[in-house]
Amino acid sequence: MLLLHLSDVDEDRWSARLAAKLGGYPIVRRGDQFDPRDVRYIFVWKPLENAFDGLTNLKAVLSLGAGVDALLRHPRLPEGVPIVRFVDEELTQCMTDYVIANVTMHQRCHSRYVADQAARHWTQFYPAPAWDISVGIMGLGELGRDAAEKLRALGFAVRGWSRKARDIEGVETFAGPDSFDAFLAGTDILVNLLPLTPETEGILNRKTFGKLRRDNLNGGPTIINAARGGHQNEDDIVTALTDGTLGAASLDVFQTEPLPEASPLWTAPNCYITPHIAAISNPDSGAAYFARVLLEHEQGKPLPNVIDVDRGY
Ligand code: NDP
Ligand code: OXD
Repeated sequence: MLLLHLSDVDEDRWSARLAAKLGGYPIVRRGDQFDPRDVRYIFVWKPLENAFDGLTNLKAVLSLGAGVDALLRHPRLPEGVPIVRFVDEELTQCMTDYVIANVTMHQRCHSRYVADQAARHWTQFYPAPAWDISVGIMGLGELGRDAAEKLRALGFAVRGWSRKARDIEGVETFAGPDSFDAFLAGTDILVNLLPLTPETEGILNRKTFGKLRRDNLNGGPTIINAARGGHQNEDDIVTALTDGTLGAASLDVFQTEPLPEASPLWTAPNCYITPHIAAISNPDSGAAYFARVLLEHEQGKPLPNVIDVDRGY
């Protein structure tokens, strides 16, 4: 039996799509009558504290999110049960769309022309070509690698940073904390696609911003965060945008979501805010993915995309 436990998303929609893909495999929802001992899989997003209570025969936890940081902080997450996260072509494409849109916006000096337009100034400043701008991507996993390859194809100078050494054609790669400063020193636009773990929490801070290349991108070094709000020190971002340490920031995620009305980020100079929509899990492709995972596992196949709980992603 599959139990759905989805908060803050359209559970009806997911339920209908999953039922269609699962054939006759039984699905239940929180309000239904069922014996928790019959539940073999639970499909979760923002699970409540009692989500896993009584589920003594769980074979896997299926995570609607690609990021599992919040799930791993669940106080009663069952030990030893594998967690399968969402990995999906459409999710990856949408994230790359977001990254490309924001990188090209900053490379083409969008903030500058918006300000000129508001002041009715006609100043023919020519933006540098893509190959003169270095985009540094933190995280070279499912999302970071795709963004790196596609930015490279657009002509940008691309570098990437990961935990283990990664090899991506045409991309200069750096690995581990010892190479972080060298990675930053050649980066004009810093893109964050890391998972949120104890090692990466707060990585977008004043110290990091101060190590970015300063003299290349018109307006100053820029950050793009589409991973998690916990990666960023929001006070540091506001200060850095105000004092010129950063030229611009594109932020899709926040320490508190929805971003509180009182947050100074709303009005910080050259701060571009989107409401955590860079890449959302699509119920059509998602239902197909999770139904396949479940049915194949029932036939004895191994689970794909299982996260490493100790590593945190
Ligand atoms: P992956 O697990 O596939 O990739 C993670 C990458 O980060 C890997 O390259 C990994 O290194 C690297 N990494 C992890 N820890 C460190 C560290 N301490 N130092 C350096 N590199 C590190 O994740 P995805 O690409 O699928 O997703 C990334 C994140 O994007 C998710 O965790 C989620 O938070 C966020 N996300 C945001 C969405 C949005 O709409 N805003 C939508 C979907 C996801 P290595 O290669 O060595 O393992
Ligand atoms: C995710 C997200 O992790 O939407 O999938 O942020």
